[in-house]
Amino acid sequence: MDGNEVTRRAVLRGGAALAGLAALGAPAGALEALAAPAAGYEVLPWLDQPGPNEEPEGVGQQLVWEELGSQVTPSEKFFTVNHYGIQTIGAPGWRLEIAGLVDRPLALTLDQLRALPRREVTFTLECSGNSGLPWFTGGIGNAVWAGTPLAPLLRAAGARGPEVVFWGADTGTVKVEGTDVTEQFARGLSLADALGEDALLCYEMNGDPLHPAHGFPVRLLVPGWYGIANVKWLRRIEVLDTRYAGRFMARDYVTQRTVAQDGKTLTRYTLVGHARLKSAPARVVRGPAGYQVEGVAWGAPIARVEARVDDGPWRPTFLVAGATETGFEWRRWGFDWDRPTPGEHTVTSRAFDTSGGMQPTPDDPLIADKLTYWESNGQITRRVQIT
Ligand SMILES: Nc1nc2c(c(=O)[nH]1)N[C@H]1C(S)=C(S)[C@@H](COP(=O)(O)O)O[C@H]1N2
Ligand SMILES: [Mo]
Repeated sequence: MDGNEVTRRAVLRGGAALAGLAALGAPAGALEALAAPAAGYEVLPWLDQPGPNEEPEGVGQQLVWEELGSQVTPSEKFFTVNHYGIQTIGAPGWRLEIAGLVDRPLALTLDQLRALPRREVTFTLECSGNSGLPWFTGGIGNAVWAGTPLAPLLRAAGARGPEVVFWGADTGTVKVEGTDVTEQFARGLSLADALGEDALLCYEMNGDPLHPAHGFPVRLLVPGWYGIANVKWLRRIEVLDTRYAGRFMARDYVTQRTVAQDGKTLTRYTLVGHARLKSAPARVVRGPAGYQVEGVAWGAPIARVEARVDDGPWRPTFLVAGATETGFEWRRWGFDWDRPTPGEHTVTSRAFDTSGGMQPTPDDPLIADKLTYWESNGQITRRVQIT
């Protein structure tokens, strides 16, 4: 399946959505724009654009929000984050080891993994740094991932420790308290999380073998977690008797917040883990029937999304059908912007999840008291010029 096929499929799903929404009385113009922007439609670029990429070695192919046109992000346009460079690994000599506190250590080839039961999940992967820096606003994409479930392999190996560490093939040297240390990329999951039914040893993205940039031959895929948990270029899975505290568990990807306690201002540190409820306006489209605003919402099962123009009232949006029921992939939403007055306007969105949670406002302490840029899931406002 190539990128075009993915897009065609998404358009077809969008087509199915059209019929359903038309029956609900949703305006047809908006739906056409979401399914397949075509002749007669024009996308208005946002006035606020991200600054130049300050880490071109580490972050590539960020999502251009104005180009969001399909449910699934084509692989060649999917963002990448590589802390220690892209690894090129040949399949023939590669083995995935499952070792450490296990009764039966395993070493599996790619062919052996591919011969095991296959499962697909469509999951929106977001870097937890996304929206946290002026140049980092497109660290997100939605793909159909396939692989074999992790849990049966951990059971087959007889894992008997509380911590499962996923080691990548990449290493890097960084300064820690003034000393250079060389460390291998790794993330830990509790055994309970690693045994969750959704985690995959993933070897396929949008129907193709993983591209080297996305972790060939195999990456960990944990739907519902921020990008950092999804270890690429997997080499070794090691069961430990204690929490792993490497760079990406204890020094980086650690969120720092101030809290008021007993009359003091204290600092708290928490580890970036599960994804968080979030939405963003994607683009404004001018069509024959008027203007529409389109966006996406993700990070939790989405119940509804509201949007507002300038300081106006929050208004409902329609959700586009065609996302899987798992809650792991973004939902597209939109609304008709009937008669915008010429001039500059802002568009803001807020998502609600199926448990009643709302995407935090920028002044929610969860966002406002945060000192680090990770987990910036506050409501996003974009600016647009109507002529
Ligand atoms: N081995 C390894 N895995 C990794 C990383 C890395 O640098 N090395 N980056 C992580 C981060 S921070 C993110 S956001 C995702 C990005 O996945 P992608 O590059 O496939 O989009 O991969 C994660 N897995
Ligand atoms: Mo990330």
